Amino acid sequence: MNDTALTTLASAATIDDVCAVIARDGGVIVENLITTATLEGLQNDLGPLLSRVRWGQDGFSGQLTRRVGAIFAHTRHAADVVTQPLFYGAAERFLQLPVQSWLGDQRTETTASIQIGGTQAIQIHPGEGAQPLHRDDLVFQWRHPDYGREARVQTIVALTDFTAKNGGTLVVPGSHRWDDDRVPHHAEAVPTEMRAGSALVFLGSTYHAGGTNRSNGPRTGLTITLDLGFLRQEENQYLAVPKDIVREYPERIQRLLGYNASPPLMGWIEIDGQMNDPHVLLEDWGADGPAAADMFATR
Ligand SMILES: O=C(O)CCC(=O)C(=O)O
Ligand SMILES: [Fe+2]
Repeated sequence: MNDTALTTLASAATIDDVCAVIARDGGVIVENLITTATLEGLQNDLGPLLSRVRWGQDGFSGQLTRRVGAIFAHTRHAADVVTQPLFYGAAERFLQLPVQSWLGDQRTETTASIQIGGTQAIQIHPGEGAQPLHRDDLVFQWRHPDYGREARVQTIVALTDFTAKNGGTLVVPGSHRWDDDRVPHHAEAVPTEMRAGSALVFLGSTYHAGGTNRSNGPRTGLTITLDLGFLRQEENQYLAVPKDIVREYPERIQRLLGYNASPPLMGWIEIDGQMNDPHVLLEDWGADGPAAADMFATR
């Protein structure tokens, strides 16, 4: 095991502080990212579901690990996680890089939106071994360093304390800068040690893994990813979260769940001959239909 610990920042840290550590190490621990009320809400809503699902069935998911997805269908408290400024702010900083392109002789600039990709509560039980080290942006077949940007900023919120002994997420500091040929080794990884309510915030390109649980109790984490809005959502949010539940969330969350277009109107929906922002499907509009969408507006 690598004996350098991950950096832990207090919740009073700034987005600049968080991004500086992530840029250097690939991830950072933020103490008390969520409030006690949110933590208890998540534990109460997700705990019973985790105890009912089947164990994982393979070496990656684990065989003494339980996983529950569709988190936004199961708990409204998930909204408090994605909107935490130190998490969302880091996602804006790493993902929303403007791209220049020609539209005839006009130079245009588009900035991708951000969307929720995968959501999962992960409960690692005693006796479970470590996962292989991996990059979660593999789902997008992301290439390093070829693409020159990040696809994903993600969090794992501790719903129980995370320790070196109970399988606190293993992270390889600095591995977000590695090319695709370099092999990750467990000896290079450090465990995420943090109290319930604190969170690891890290990049999709950072090598990490669920750790071995050598303790006598389960370790529960909640992972939510914020991804580039023009990529496919890893977990199919349109099918995972019933539309009636989506309607109950504020517009910001509806858009993060995918009822949004990434400029220039990636993900459009046609209404009366007009390509439109899919959020209009959740809105009331009059006989004339929704107003035409601005293709390049930053969302
Ligand atoms: O639960 C963890 O600590 C990490 C799990 C993980 O990285 C994964 O399943 O992709
Ligand atoms: Fe992972």
